[in-house]
Amino acid sequence: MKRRKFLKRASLTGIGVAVGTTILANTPSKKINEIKNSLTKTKENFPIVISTWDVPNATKKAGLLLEEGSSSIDAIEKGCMVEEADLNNQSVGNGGRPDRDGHVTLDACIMDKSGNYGSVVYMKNIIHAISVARKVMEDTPHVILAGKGAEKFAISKGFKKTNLLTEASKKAWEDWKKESNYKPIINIENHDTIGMLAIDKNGDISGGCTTSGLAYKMAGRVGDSPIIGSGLFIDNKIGGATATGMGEEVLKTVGSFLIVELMRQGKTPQEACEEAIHRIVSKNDNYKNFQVGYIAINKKGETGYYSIHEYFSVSIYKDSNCTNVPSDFYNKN
Ligand code: SD4
Repeated sequence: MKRRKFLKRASLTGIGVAVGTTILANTPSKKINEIKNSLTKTKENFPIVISTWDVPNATKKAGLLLEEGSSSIDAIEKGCMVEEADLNNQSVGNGGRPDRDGHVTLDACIMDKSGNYGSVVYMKNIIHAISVARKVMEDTPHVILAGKGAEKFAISKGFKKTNLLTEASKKAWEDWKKESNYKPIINIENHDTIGMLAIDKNGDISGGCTTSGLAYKMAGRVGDSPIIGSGLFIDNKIGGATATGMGEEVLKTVGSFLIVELMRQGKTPQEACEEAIHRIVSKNDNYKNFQVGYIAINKKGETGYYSIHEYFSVSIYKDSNCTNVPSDFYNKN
């Protein structure tokens, strides 16, 4: 490997300072400082977890696992599982709001540092869609399993069949049926779908996204969350991004892939998230009626987040602290 290339890789992958010192012997001092800074930064900054919305339990779970040395993919799975199991969260996993026929159907995906990806779409009766997605990634020759096939696969892997429609979600659906007016409510029905990005101590990035999708959607509807490049995208050389909100709009602009590509071109995570939101609003006179929020992280651990409307927020685990931070947004009128 050519020396310059190796240097670049060393600074990117966080190879230890001891190794770095040998490499640095013949390097101009300005460059040395840059490399040293990036190495030290790596040590200080990692691990980091960022999640959509105010999900301290899930984010902390992932952060603590990373502190203990877990890989980013393990932390993502275990972190997302916390929200899936939470009955109070009516947009993810168990207790999620159903489609208009009363069926809770789950979408989830996961992507690792090597660009491997797995997802389940329109899956019923299994709580931990994120774990099934991981099994699809690791144990099948495919990347997406849908509906009955996904459920059957999950059961073959030992997942338990569970009725995901709780009394609370059933009652809300029955009330909704009285008028049957499909109108996703900004920041309310979307709240808590979890998209999560994590960098582990080695500097490796993984991500996951899990949801029951928009409440009272048409039967068979699949959103952005389980679709590679839309609800989630990771490129371990560059960074990762994930989305929440009106999935149809994220899908039409392949939002998460767009953000990672913008970062590849040199944009910060914040600039990339803002550009992806601008793409949506510039094509949609209707943007006042729906919410989309993006979060992103780059290889240095810099984060970004932006949404169309107010009240989107992110949970960040960094330096052993978990905080909920309000996001800046486009629609200030
Ligand atoms: C969807 N994007 O199914 C998901 C819903 C969501 O926060 O993220 N809600 O369209």
